[in-house]
Amino acid sequence: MKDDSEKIANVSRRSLLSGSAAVAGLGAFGGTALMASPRLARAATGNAEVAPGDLDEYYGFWSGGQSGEVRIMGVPSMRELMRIPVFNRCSATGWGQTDESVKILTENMLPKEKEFWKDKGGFPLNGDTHHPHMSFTNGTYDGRYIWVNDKANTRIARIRCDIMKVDKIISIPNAADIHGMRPQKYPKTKYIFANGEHRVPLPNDGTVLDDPSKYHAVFSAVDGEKMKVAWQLIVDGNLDNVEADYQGKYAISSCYNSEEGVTLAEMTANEQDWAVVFDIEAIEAGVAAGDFKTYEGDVPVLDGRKGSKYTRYIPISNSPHGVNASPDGKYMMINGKLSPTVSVIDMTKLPDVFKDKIKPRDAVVAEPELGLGPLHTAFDGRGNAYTTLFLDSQICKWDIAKAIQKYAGEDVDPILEKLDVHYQPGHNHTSMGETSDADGKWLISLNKFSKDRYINVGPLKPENDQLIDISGDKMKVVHDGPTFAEPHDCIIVHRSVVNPRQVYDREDPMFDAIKARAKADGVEDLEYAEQVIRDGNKVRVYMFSAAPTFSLEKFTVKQGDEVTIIVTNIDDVDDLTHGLTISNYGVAMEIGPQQTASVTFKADYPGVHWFYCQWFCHALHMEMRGRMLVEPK
Ligand code: CUK
Ligand code: CUA
Repeated sequence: MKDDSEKIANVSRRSLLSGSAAVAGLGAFGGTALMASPRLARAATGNAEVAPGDLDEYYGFWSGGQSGEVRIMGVPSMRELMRIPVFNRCSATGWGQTDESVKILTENMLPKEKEFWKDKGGFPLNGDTHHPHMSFTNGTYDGRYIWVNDKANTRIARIRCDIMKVDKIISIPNAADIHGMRPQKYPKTKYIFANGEHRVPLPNDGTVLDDPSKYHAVFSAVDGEKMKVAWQLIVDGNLDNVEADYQGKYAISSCYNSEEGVTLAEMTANEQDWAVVFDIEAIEAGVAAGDFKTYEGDVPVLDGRKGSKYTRYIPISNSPHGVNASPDGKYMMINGKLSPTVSVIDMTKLPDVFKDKIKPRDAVVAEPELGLGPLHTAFDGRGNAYTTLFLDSQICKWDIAKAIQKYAGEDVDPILEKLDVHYQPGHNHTSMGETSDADGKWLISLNKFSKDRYINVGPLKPENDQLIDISGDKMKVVHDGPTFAEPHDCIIVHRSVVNPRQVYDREDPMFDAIKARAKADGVEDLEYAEQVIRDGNKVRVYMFSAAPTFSLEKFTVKQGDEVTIIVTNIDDVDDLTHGLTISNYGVAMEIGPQQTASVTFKADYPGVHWFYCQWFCHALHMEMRGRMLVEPK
């Protein structure tokens, strides 16, 4: 690692020289090039440049907001490395169309959803991902899974980090619109905490409509291993963001709507909202003791409203938003949003709050005034916090210890520096910053507006993700990275934690269902398959692919047949992905090296239909094709 950083440093010194020369040369061509020159020079001065062929030190996992996906970035290069389709339909990989992905997308839908979607394609094709977070062991990432929420359709998905594909999606009953979502950090991620942001009737079946006094917000704990909701709590107010502590005892959610209003004026009426603290052990005891009701899905729903032994409500000024635990485990930051402050909760005081020895508000040990619109806070592991100021378009770096001293009456200024970012930052995130291994090297500012930072691409502009070097005393913006709609949040994970496979494992349980199907069809070995099995009006076509051929040059089906094509890619070289596209049938899927993938469709068009491999795999890739002959009725 050390070698890498030295290499990176050397490379940037070199490119600084060549970069300046190039800029000087370009200058002769006029104003545009001249305007670009400061940016070129700035990009080359940090140690952010990763030269062609060099590898990044960190993986970044970015949510894709309303695109419904998760993206893998290289940090510090800010190169987009991969997209993981999650809740979206992906034309390249067939996610949302292959039999395997459709099973994942539908198997844990609620009965009412199945009913609603049954004549609309079976499941939603959109999602709104905000918060991707990795599994933890002992306060730091363990590289197993990433979970991400879908605010649009009240779901949570899990990505397997060994293959970087989703393996489970669940719908959350009772709650509406999962927003904040965090895994437990200690001792090992058991629960994924998930905030149902919007208040709805319980049950939301139409018996209560325009009577907001009967609406509820619901907090959920999902068993991250089983991907099942373990328990839920009704709370007062609503639920925005959530964070888990470093002790495995508490979760804390922010509430911006203590008023329980439904109009903007109602929601922002109170000077004070709150953060609600959940006592995990007490809740588990309550579940064991049967202190709950059930509604949808037989999930125990406990009452966590004011006065409950399971929760405490800490008053926080005006519509707080982000909730962030400091890497030493001592503090929880509640970001003020409409209040210019961040409220610092001392986690060691929470037991006394629950014992009613002190008032909830007495757990607040600092409340520095940072600037306008504080949304989220990140950490460097050296005692400093970095808070995004949405309205000021700045990152405010501040000293946590000094903020506590100031709150205690000492005459100190906790604010160390304010850095302009471009523009309107939402989340920010530091390298390993939400773990006990926060290393203080990089900070990402996820800016909601890019405005003039790029050439104009029309009315819809990209977001602007800025990379900031925080290793020194001063923060330094070293890179602008445009992104498509709309990364809300990201994590930056040291590459030593993440070890994906190069090719699929033939023994992977994801192939179990298809292997069983094949066996029942008398196809003993998927890797040598070239059979067409007719089963009434269902036809299963088994083939394998090896660059640059499919094992079947043609197959024949009848108009109206339900056809399933099962392809095994027997190439076992890294990066040798094949695909199967059937022309004019809207069918396309990815088949990675050593993967089996399948797709089912109705053969409604008679005639000759070519199928072909759509991933450029070989010099004879264009020839990698065959014919589906569909006999008319
Ligand atoms: S939220 Cu978007 S900027 Cu959904 Cu984490 Cu704060
Ligand atoms: Cu196989 Cu292109």
